[in-house]
Amino acid sequence: MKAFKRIAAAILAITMIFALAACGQKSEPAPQQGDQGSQQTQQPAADSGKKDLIYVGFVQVGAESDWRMANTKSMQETFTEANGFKFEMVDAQQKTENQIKAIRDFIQKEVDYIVLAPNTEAGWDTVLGEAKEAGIPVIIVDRMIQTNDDSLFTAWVGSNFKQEGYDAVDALAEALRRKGIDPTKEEINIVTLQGTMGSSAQIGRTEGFAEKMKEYPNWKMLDKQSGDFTQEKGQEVMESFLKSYPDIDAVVAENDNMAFGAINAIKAAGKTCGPKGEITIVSFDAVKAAFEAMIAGDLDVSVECNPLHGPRVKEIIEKLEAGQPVDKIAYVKEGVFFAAEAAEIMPTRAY
Ligand code: GZL
Repeated sequence: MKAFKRIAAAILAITMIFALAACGQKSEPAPQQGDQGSQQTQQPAADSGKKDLIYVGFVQVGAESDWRMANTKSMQETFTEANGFKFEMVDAQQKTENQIKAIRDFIQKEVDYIVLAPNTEAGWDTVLGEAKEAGIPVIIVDRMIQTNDDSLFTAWVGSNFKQEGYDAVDALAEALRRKGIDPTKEEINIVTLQGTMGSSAQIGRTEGFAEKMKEYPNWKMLDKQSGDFTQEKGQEVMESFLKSYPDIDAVVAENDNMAFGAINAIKAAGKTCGPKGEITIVSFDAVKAAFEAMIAGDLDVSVECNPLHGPRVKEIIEKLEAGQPVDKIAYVKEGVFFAAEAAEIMPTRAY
């Protein structure tokens, strides 16, 4: 995309020089930086002597979790000037309306690429239509958007959240077996701390777990409520669950930070959790703090959700710059990590 813009600018500049010469007009000196009302003029790379940087506008969800911080770090460490990029990020404070405004701002700034980590799935057609109109490619990372027009984005890279939900059922069954509980026989009463409602991570994990849980007719989902992927809200919801349900056997936390909140609530209620505790906890993300909680004996298992999207997005942009095709959809590879192996594996983890 950047290459196309450069060629168009050069043709325009040559045309204007010939036109001015033909009229014999004296061209105004280019406005200097700091002139009142001066327009920022795009000097051709050769004149400015500055390597042409690829301008990336990143619209991030927020800073709600350890996962999100690792995702932001990966993007910031990848899109550096040394790597040939001008990088601007907007933290939308987990509000979709802030993301839509940020996209419009980036369109005004004429970025070369917009990278969007959508907070929720719905409501993107209009603003992504504006980006398409402006000729700015949109790359979506992490969660997905709902649209019938897949020309509104160039590529998506993220996790298969429904598969993560399936994996969580197998993980819970294995965690119970490791405690000497037969997951196919005993009644297992479960509560779920859901993520941000309407986000792909929440939708996929909730649906995947519910679908595969049918394999265990002796399991019962007592309740589900959103903790919005934060530790504080996760603790609040778990406190209310513990008051409502005296017989909770397992907690499914749709991210590690809500699991940390649940652990605090369980201990404050005088109960125990983890591989040696009465309540089994399965969470998602597998961030470093989850490994620490597993080593501490508070968390049974975490289903990985890889946040390191920076290098993947950089590869997509480099291919686009070279005029090469890119995959429309690309899933990242993810694993499942149990407490017993946490101490051995943690030193190998990148986040
Ligand atoms: C998952 C990501 C989720 C994480 C949470 O890809 O969207 O958002 O699971 C984060 O920790 O808040």
